[in-house]
Amino acid sequence: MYYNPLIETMPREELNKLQLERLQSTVKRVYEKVEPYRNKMDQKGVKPEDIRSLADIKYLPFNDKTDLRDFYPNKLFAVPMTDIVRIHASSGTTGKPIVVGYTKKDLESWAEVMARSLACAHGSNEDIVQVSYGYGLFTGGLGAHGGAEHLGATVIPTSGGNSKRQIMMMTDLGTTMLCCTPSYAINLGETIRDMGIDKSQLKLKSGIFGAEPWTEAMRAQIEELLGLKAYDIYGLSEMIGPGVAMECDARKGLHIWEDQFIAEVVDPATGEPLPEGTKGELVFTTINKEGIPMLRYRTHDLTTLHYEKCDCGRTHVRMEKVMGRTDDMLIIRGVNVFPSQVEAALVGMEYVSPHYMLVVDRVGTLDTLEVMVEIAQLPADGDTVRILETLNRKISAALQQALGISVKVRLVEPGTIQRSEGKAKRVIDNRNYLK
Ligand code: DLL
Repeated sequence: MYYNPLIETMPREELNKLQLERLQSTVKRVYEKVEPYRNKMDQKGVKPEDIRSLADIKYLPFNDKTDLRDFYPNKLFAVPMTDIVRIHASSGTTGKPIVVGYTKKDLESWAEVMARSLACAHGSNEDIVQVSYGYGLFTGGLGAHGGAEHLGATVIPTSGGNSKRQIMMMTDLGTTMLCCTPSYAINLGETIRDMGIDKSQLKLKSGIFGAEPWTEAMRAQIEELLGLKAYDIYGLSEMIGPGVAMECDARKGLHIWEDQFIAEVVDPATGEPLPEGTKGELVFTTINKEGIPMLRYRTHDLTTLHYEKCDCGRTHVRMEKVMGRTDDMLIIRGVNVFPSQVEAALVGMEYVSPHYMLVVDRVGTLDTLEVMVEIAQLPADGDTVRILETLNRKISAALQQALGISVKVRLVEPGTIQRSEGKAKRVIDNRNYLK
């Protein structure tokens, strides 16, 4: 079932023609309107006229989260703030989040790619779509919401949390599609089971799960617990949010909506483009975005691209499921976390040494984060117990504020955390899907 058959099944030649036109006009526009892009292009000696074919994209400069940080909050915006109608944000590598802005047209394109994505999971105006991704600065909730409305479906915007109420709405209103993170889907499924509700009472037919890596084993578990068909959806705030790529019934990767995004896979070390079928770092260029166009944005996500025709009839390139990254970003309960954010929050605190370790685990279906922090020498004449209690509270509050998730803090004696003999190891991830 296609939402936009003309685009979704467009022959590659035509698709490439459309991409080139859009790429050229994007490059011209950002060169004129966005100073940091112009400076980078000038430094590389590339002008908009140099982009004559799609392959010429390799001459454009890369961009990364650090650019969004350096030009915080809105210096990469290509339109005046009066044309921006929505802001979203996600974690940066240190104290400040990265901020993205949408024009009316951007929201329209986002809703369209999300509607196409829902249609890949057999969504239509007859569906009741429960959106249990978080609403707010995170793009999951409002992204799925916009797509479901575009589709003409009935949206239940429950957001995340309060599982029992979610399940009551799901049963009473007859939810047919569920949108949430895969770990929350398992959580909901287990709660349904524990509440003694028979899954045959539910009307769920499909689920659209993403925002974090998940395995085939998790897919089987979700399908069993909820009695639905589970689809993988991929996206990132810097591109638009969820709906950059979506799995179809063929289950042979996720179709990247190529009328909106040009995908490349590059060698993470050298930045050289890699041939089709080779695993590397996914790089995207937006070709239809007004608010914050992105040139050759390095996602740090590892995948492989496949161009051969898909059984579903869609012509858009497929990316393999993302299971790893080139950097140390963790996704904990759907929230992106960088160890460097922890460091930035701890720096300069009294009695705290620069040694820390993040221990991530999954208890039941819930990700947990414990941060071990090594204390410095305490004053010999002080009230040690009181100092430590105060310190623990202070660090917990600072980390919660910096990361946006609750964190258990464990203070450890000086010298406990293993010293690095090369690249510092800051993370122990015990969640089994990464093993
Ligand atoms: O997670 C957008 C999203 C919301 C996607 C809802 C899907 C569903 P960010 O918070 O900016 O945006 O995080 C983006 O999350 O670079 C990946 O590392 C990871 N990620 C997103 N989807 C998947 C997925 C949203 N299906 C970062 N599989 C990305 C694996 C994913 N990782």
